[in-house]
Amino acid sequence: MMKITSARVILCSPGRNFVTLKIETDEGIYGIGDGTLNGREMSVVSYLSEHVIPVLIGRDPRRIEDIWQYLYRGAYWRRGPVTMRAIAAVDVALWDIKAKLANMPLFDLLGGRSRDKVLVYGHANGTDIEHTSDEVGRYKEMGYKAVRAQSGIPGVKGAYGVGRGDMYYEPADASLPTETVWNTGSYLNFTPKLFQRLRDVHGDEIHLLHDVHHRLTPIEAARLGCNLEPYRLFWMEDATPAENQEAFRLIRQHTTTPLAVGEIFNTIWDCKDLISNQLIDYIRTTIVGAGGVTHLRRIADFAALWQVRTGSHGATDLSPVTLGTAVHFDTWVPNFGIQEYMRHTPETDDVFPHDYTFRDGCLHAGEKPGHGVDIDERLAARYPYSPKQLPIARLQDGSMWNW
Ligand code: EZ4
Ligand code: CO
Repeated sequence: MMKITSARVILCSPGRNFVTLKIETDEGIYGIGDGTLNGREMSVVSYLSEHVIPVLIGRDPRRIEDIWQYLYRGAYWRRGPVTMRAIAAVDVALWDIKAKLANMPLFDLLGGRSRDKVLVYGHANGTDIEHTSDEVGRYKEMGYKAVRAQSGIPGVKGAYGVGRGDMYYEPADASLPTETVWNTGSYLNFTPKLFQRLRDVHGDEIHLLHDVHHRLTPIEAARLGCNLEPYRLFWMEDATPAENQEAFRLIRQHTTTPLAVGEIFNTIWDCKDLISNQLIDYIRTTIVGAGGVTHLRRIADFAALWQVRTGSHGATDLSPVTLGTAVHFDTWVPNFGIQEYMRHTPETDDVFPHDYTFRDGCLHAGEKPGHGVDIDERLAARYPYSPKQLPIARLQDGSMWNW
């Protein structure tokens, strides 16, 4: 029997915070997993250190399914972002170990290539329509075939998704939450004009995406979907909060703009009704968010029954370990749609050496055994944890709203 001899959480902040799990075995092979929960990192650190690592020691790392079930059923308290990230960190480290044991890149172990490369979308963010249009142009020059566009909006203080003039937008920007002010009316008037301009300037071929980031009510989302139809979005994301999934039925009845949801979902139970009622087109649940490769594979297979495709979350708070694993997953998964790709900073890339590469608007999986991402612990130690939280949003009268 092979044994797990040690497991450690490595917390570091090379530009932003990451929670990384390293599992070592008696055969000298180790695996790396990601458990980062943006703005709430220490909850996963403590969940792993106090409750998970002690039960891993001595277990056979090849029994991925049993360990997954042990952590899921065994906790008694199921689901939730903290639990499912802790499980994901373990699961991804174990798949890394198993693929290294098999001497295969992870996509081969999952069933082999379904495609040569993984279509990604980048983030074009500008302060106004012209700036955003220029940014879309810059992404086209970098080779991107799909671009998400977010813009500053007159009358909205701190619109979602607008960077601060660099290539590395990161919303968790302060130790106490930044306060932004939301204005639905301004946003609904503005957004169709943005996409009209983007189609006029950039033509029909480029895929355009947009993230509403949970800001609208169902009927407002329906109206935006209708008004965006002439510009043929690849998708409209998180149009309204998805706790009440019936809300999407209303949106769906009104618009053919494709809908994407799920970056904050944790399990197949969050996805099930949206998928089986054909209320969405892309499921955004990701490896770190939903219990790792073992569980995301179940979600993807379930989604395939209704022709729902994957569109995994890939913001910078998903570490290179998650991105690398996602590229393997995406290379295999039959019903792949698109992968979000926000570049990490050079500091992050140095701390997490990896073998995935970007070219021609796509990410390409490496051929190294495992998921192809490591952590340089000596370098990581030079970037200590730095508490940061996500912003909050209020309406103009001061009421709390959805950030
Ligand atoms: O705001 O990951 O589609 N991407 C997103 C992200 C989220 C962040 C929150 O940590 O909505 O940018
Ligand atoms: Co989003």
